[in-house]
Amino acid sequence: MNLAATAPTAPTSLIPTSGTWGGWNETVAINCSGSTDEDGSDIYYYIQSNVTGSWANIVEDDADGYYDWNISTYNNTAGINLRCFATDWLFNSSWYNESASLNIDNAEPTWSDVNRNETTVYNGWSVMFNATWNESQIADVGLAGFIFSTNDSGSWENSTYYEFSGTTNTSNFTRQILTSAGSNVGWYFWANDSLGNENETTIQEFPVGSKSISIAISSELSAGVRWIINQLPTARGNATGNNDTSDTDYYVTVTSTGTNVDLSMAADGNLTTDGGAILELDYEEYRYNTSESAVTNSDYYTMALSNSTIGRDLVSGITSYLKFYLTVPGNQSVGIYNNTIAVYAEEAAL
Ligand SMILES: [Ca+2]
Ligand SMILES: [Ca+2]
Ligand SMILES: [Ca+2]
Repeated sequence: MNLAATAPTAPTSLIPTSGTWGGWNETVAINCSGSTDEDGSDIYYYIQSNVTGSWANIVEDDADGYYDWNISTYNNTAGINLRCFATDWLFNSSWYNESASLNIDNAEPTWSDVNRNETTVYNGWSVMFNATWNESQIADVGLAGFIFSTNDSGSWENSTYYEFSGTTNTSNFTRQILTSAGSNVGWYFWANDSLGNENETTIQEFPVGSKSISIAISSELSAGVRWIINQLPTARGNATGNNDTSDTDYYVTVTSTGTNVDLSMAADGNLTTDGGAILELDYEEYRYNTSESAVTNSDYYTMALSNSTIGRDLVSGITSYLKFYLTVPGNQSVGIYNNTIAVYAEEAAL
């Protein structure tokens, strides 16, 4: 019997025909198959791609047609085609070309517009940080998630992983700042695409500002509160600076940076007159208003030795207006009653 040498038949299958690889998915499992050879020769496969723009071998003389193609070194590419043929080393089959369309995304998301919502940041402030991310190159698979990282606690710590999506999106993170005035806070965002290509912004840094509080006390208030009592009994007699119903001469103005202010005041003791009369502090009352200088819209509060609020959470520039009243029973003396008060300012709770 005289067998004629024959060429392998063309392959009948080449997979995959579609999909996107890249990032942590860097191996394309290729299989060219279906070739036979009538004369019983061993068959070997050649597989090519046009990933570089022209056809080039991925693998040569592959015995089983299976090949794990590592695409980790290629830039983003869309519409990659594959073709293959079989050979018995004497004759080649014709090409098999399924017209595949494979994509490669090895590009990490790019970032821009790294910002925070407060220019000067003070201890305890909540600050929102953000960055813009893009996955807009050819074959990019889109954004997957981000992490915020900061050394605000004293060492670098990562937030949990937050999912986001799309070709353009913003990573946001809000944090209450722990770092003390005068020290710096570092921060950055990290993000990846859905194939695990990852990137991070450059490290950003800002100094934590120093808070300050000052108060200006009106001269009338600094001098102490006085009542000229000419008749007895007197009910809720006006102090000399109350000016009856018009603007009061008793006021405290707050100036602060980085914090709002709680204001309070306390009396130094009972009321006295030059003549030596003493009237218990309970007979003194006050009103206050932090927006209305006539102080007509306020309750009456009993003066005390302990701190009593005259304004909470005041913004810098706000004035607390005060009026003082004294009730003098009929069994007291007439005369000029006075007492001194101390005003306290402190950082308002955040
Ligand atoms: Ca053959
Ligand atoms: Ca193989
Ligand atoms: Ca990408």
